Amino acid sequence: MLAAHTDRSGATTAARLRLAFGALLLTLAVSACSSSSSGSGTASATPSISAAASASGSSAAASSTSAAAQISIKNFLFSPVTLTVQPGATVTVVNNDSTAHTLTASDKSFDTGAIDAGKSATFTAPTKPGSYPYSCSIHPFMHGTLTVS
Ligand SMILES: [Cu+2]
Repeated sequence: MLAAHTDRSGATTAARLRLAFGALLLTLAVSACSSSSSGSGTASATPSISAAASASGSSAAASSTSAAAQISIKNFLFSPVTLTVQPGATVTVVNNDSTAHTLTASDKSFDTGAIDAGKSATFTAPTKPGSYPYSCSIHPFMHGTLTVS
């Protein structure tokens, strides 16, 4: 949309900018890689932001009652963060993360024990209806709630 007489120099400038931008992206990518390898603490800070977003944004959809109850773990998050199951249901927990997690009831009524990265485990839901908060015993900041009804 610039005047025709600036086309040639404009195109050259644009190409230079693109090169510079590409180099900047490359630098960012490299520094992102190096910083993530320096500690998982840094890596978990970002997901917890998206955690809050997805938890509040899709909490209605995330709550579900299903015969095949399943909770997955990824990026230090339980998904769905709230799950309703029938009394005594078998709940499968799939660890899609790169580190081991547990799913441990706050009142210890159920506990998967450590689930290695890429593995899964099952636990039996309580038979007494109620709301059962749980967390990961390795990462206590990871929380979820199992509802039995
Ligand atoms: Cu954990």
